[in-house]
Amino acid sequence: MLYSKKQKEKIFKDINENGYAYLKNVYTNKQLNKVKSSLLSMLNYINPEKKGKSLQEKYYQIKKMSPILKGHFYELCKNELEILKLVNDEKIVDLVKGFFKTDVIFSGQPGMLVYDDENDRCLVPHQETHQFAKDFLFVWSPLYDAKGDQGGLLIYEKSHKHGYYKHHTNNQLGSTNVNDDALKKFKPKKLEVKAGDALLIHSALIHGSVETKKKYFSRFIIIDRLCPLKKLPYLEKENVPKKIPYFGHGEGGDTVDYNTKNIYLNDSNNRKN
Ligand SMILES: O=C(O)CCC(=O)C(=O)O
Ligand SMILES: [Fe+2]
Repeated sequence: MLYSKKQKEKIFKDINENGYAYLKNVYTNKQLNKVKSSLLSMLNYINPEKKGKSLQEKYYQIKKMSPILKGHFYELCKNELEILKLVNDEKIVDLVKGFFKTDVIFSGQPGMLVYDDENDRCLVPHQETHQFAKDFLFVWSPLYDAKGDQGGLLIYEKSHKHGYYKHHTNNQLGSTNVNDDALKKFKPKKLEVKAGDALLIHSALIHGSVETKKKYFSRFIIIDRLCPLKKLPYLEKENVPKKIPYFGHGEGGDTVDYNTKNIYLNDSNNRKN
């Protein structure tokens, strides 16, 4: 069932004021179990000899056996349909359409994040860039409770109210990050999210990963970047890349400023909205 008008007003207010909304009970256990079961089948396919009792156990078995095939599993999660069904859930899509007042939404980057106890994939604080649209909503929903030693998501309070900062890739993973000057303006806050609940995060909210402290536990998070048909250079100009580059990214990234008309890559005929 879709959210009511009143519920939506509250959710939109939360996103506008805090940069995110916490949505309770978005997915049922049955839906989560279907995803877990698909993931377990994929991992069992990699090593059928030793079936895992649980997704958690099997994940560590495959990680030990072949980090490369584990990586292939991760890549294929982006195309696994039980995950895609959840991130494209009609109530979420309806919310995003309502928030941006548009009738078309693009799935920008669906998939599954996995943070195991090695914590080598943790992302340093950043905003969401390099998507179809300048502003969009990031869906983040854990398959297992993301709280206590199972982690959560670190956000920088109200950082979405100041536009987009320049992004760099001067961190160990080579992922995008904002620099310390930007970070120190905001208070970090760890958000804890129950399995089946979801965060809907404005792309301009600075956020980063929380370490998984629990041994032999992995935090599995289904995600997507849901982009509206708004501020979408690719449908407005002929010679621009499909996704908006960020500063330092190449593809004209050095000329892109997410906060000015240069989002349209130096075109003088920019749109006003
Ligand atoms: O789940 C996390 O720790 C952060 C994920 C994230 O920010 C991203 O994938 O862009
Ligand atoms: Fe992110």
